[in-house]
Amino acid sequence: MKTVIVTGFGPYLEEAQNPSGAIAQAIHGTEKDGVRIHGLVLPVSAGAVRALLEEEVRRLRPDVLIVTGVTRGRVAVAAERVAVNVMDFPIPDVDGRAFIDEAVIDDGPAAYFSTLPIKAILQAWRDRDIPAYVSNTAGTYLCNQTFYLACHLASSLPMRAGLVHIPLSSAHAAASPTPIPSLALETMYEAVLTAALISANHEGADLKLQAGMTC
Ligand code: PCA
Repeated sequence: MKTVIVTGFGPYLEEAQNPSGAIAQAIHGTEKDGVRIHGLVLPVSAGAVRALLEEEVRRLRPDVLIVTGVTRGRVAVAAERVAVNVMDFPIPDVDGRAFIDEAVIDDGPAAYFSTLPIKAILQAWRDRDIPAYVSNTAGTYLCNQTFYLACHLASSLPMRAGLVHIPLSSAHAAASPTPIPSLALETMYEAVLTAALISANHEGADLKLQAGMTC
């Protein structure tokens, strides 16, 4: 049995309800295709995420660590390619802290690539009619920070790590007076579950699947 940790985030200034946290809660305890999934909801707190991630990884020794978060305005699910060693927060975190141009890890590499099989995940999403793409920027806020920390941990462990970004849920968007891109929570749950199963079970090199962008 393989072990996958899926994290989501709790609420923060921009999102009073965070679908990534709801999915992490709902997916906790799922067993499928020889994979056991542990869900964990992280606070949107720059000061808290590192210790929480390290503790969970030490406790469970997972094969895969997938961080998930919401991205208002995005139209599809995204497998993020790269985490950068920068915290340049557009809004404060839940502790009221807003870092400007600080490193996630002092003296860490400028960036880490996701070690999830992002193209195999993209193919599996396409096969399930889930609107999705490979994104080349995870921003410079908590999701990027946590993604970077996950990759940093994975760099010295037999563990894959990466970030899946999701849009707002359609229930949330339906309550908005102005139109916002969204997907059904069930679709995003399926996307995260698929990413977890593919990441745990894909063997060998990633697929060669065209998913680049001009900008
Ligand atoms: N999304 C934010 C942080 C928490 C979340 O769910 C981000 O994309 O950085």
